[in-house]
Amino acid sequence: MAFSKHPFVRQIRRKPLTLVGPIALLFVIYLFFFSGTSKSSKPKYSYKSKNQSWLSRAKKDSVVLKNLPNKHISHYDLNKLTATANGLANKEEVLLLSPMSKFLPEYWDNINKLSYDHSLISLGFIIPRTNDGDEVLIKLEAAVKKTQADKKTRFKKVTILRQDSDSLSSQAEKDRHALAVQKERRAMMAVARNSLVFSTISPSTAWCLWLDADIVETPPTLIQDLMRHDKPIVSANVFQRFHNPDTNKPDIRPYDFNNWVESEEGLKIAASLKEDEIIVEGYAEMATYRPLMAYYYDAKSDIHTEMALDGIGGGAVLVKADVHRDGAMFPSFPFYHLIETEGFAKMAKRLGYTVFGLPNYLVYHYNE
Ligand SMILES: Nc1nc2c(ncn2[C@@H]2O[C@H](COP(=O)(O)OP(=O)(O)O)[C@@H](O)[C@H]2O)c(=O)[nH]1
Ligand SMILES: [Mg+2]
Repeated sequence: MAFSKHPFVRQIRRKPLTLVGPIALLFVIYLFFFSGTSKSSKPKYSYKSKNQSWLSRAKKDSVVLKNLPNKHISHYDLNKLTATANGLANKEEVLLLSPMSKFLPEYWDNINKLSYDHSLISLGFIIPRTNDGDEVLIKLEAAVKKTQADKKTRFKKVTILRQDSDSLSSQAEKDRHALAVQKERRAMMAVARNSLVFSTISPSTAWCLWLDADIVETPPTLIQDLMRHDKPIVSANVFQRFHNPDTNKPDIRPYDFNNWVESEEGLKIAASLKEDEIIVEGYAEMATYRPLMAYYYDAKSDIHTEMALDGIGGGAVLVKADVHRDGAMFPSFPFYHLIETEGFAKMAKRLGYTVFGLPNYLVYHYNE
């Protein structure tokens, strides 16, 4: 059959107006879906949508988002961010945090030897704004440059903060350990720790490792070893190497007395204190009779023995990042008569987290 003889074509020839209806309908449909995009000139930045089919065009991005550059918004699903016993296999990111008033090459060598994947570790430092701090900054920057230049040791990211808050002018051990200066000193340390964690934590941080800058020796597996316990907060036992004059041999002794279990006596003292007074552990002037983790070290027992704690120090502590995200910080003010790291443990417990220590897992503090 010839084309011109098709009944539809013949119908159009006889009554051309029959076409107007369907064409008008198509035009109205076109206007309804496409008018917005076809009329306006192309925006400078467009928010790319994956599906460009005509049906999906009807579901436009909200007007607020329309003119943003690509990747302007980063989405992180915190539900998918895990902190597990097997963090390394699960590629969990660690933020290693050190307040630093002195740069010790031994500390630096030790963190370079950590066997956790360095590309999953970010480093954060906070340095006092004193003359000593200037010196620290020079040494730290030189060390960072060297480490980051080498693929084998390079960390994911390094952030160095200069403190905007005060710190003690004298950092000699006898001065900083005098009971009279504890409230002021620990309050300043608390502010520095808070600045450090709240400025460096990222949406992909799974764990925070608090490691003081004078911890000069840890097992290279420190991070994996602490993670293995899968606790919200877990603290290592901080000891110190020294030359024992009695035996004339190298020896070790407890150093950090801030890892403790609350006692009846400690609670009684707290109840007798004025609102803004604090208890600092490890001073004979304030005998709390709290069991101190430092004295629970047993060389013959399993290094992974756990003990529940109420107070902790900051020497070497692994914290699930969610504990900080939920709001646990280092109070610079008396919180249940506790401040800084001891107050942090209390605050975490008030938020419903458990706090543990490993009495047989030793790390070593510098001996001045
Ligand atoms: N940013 C900052 N870090 C400090 C300050 N004082 C001490 N630090 C660091 O904080 C950590 C704990 O302080 P430290 O004096 O060693 O406490 P101690 O070991 O209990 O005597 C160490 O890493 C110090 O280098 C300070 O004023 N500002
Ligand atoms: Mg120290």
